[in-house]
Amino acid sequence: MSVHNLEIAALLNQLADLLDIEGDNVFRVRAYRNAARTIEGMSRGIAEMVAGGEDLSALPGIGAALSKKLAEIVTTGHFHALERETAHLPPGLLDLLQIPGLGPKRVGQLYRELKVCGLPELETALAEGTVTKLHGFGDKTVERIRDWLQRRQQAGPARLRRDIAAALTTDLLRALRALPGTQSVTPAGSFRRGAETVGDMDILATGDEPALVKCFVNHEDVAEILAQGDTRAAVRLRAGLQVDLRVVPPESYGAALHYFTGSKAHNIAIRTRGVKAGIKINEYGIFRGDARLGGAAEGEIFAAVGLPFIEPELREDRGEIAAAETGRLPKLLALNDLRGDLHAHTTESDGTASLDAMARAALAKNYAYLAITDHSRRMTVAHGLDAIRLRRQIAAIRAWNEAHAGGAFQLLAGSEVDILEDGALDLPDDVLAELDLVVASIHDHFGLDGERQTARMIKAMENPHVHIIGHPTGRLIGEREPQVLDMERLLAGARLHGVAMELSAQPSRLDLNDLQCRMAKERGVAIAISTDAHAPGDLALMSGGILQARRGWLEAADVLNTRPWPELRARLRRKAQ
Ligand code: DGT
Ligand code: CA
Ligand code: CA
Ligand code: ZN
Repeated sequence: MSVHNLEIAALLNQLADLLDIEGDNVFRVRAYRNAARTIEGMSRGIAEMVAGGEDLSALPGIGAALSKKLAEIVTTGHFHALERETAHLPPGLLDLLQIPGLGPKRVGQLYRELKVCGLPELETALAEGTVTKLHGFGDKTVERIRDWLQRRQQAGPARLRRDIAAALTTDLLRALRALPGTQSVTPAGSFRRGAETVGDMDILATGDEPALVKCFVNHEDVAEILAQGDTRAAVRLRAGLQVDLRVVPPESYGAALHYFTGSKAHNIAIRTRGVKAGIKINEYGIFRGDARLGGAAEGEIFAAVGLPFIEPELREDRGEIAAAETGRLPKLLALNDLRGDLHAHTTESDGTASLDAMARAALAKNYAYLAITDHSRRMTVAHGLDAIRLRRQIAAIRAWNEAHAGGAFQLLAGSEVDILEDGALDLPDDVLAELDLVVASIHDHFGLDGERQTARMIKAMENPHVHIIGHPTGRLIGEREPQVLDMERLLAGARLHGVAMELSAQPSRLDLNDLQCRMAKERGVAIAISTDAHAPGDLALMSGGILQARRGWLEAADVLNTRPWPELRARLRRKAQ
């Protein structure tokens, strides 16, 4: 039994949520949430550390009591503190928390006053009209809840965040790769296309067929075998994710990889093109009549239909075949094109590491710059900085640069300043003018109508000191819908005012999304790909942002933080004039 860090973090968050609903001590609730965050961001497995007898209480935010609980989870599979809560609080309450506008307080109210203990009971209560009678539940709130429930019904089966799917399948992939005789094991499907969420995982392998299938279905993370044949199987993991395995002979590997990478629409377009050229393309290979023309390597598929190689991230039938045909495929951005990160937090606001630790982490990535952008004063829960504290931090950043002068690395003094409800900024212009870089973000009033929300953001862009709009739509994948925005007008505003849009590489955000990135590129608006790091390890989240950017057809020239420092500096200064 090996419990993944993400599973542990999910348990801790569940406990925090239930305690919060009960109205438990806020510090206790926060402690569980912080610990969950620490564990989520760790590269090493808690299970492995416990097995090795390591001291977990040395980890940030994890004390002696909590480290005992973690040991309990990984060794026994039980978590008594949570079980005690779920014994008297129905777990369906956690589903209610997903609804925008329903925080723990209101969920607790629904439970205590109306005996609502899950989504079905909520629907009943809404139908009976009892919800509006609760204190603090106005017509608007009730309408939003109804909307959400309706949209949820139409949304179809749940999809899992890509990073979570990756973490949940790491051990399985490792086990398959370690089998004697295995030649290749490759995740295909939407995962290989770099999609932000996956419906299921598709794994393609070449090697010893019976051994691969057997290892797959017997793996310790598998909860249920859904199908099993000689060369294929499908399973459901304990965490709920479905995984499909296909074992193919080496001569079919390229054709199968192309087929199972998809997308389906792209496959059909390629196959149709083949038919016109008198060849048949399927998952087994490339054929003319009975003659086999190829199929061992993926590139052969494209060559057979007279096209250059098309990167997996582009294979959505969104014009990539026409672009390939006319030699206009983008030269997609790669991780090593980036020269720095333009959004990071420290312990001054809600980060977990000092300025120096963040700087060193960026240096270790060979970056040319890292912008420190702690929250502004309005974000009180995140200890946001007012002008006085920000000026002190600016001085600390200048001092750090002086102490490390002569190197090829700069810390940039920045701020993630809140955009207030009317589009004004949360810090005065004179202090913003002292900064190298300003990211302006919305952290409240997500529910404004599209007209007002768009105008609010454009007003922020008009401020001469604002360089980047942070996580522009505010969505949280699977948790919070994007704000209603007129993207066309927003991008026109960004273009006019020389403001870049952020692509937040936070796996829960990936905001802007792929289509919006492409739209920005086409409208001449630069993208800043930023990790919004809250810890040194978060700088590694950049790779997820790169995938989304590639899905948005972005090239190095479309991205702000591919610029060398002198060029970036000139650009940042120009905006303020
Ligand atoms: P997902 O799992 O919903 O995130 O999306 P995919 O793209 O991974 O879809 P999935 O797992 O159903 O199938 C994997 C790939 O197999 C898909 O991208 C393309 C290929 N495929 C599946 N069904 C068909 C089909 O009916 N026709 C063709 N041409 N390809 C298919
Ligand atoms: Ca799939
Ligand atoms: Ca599949
Ligand atoms: Zn941030």
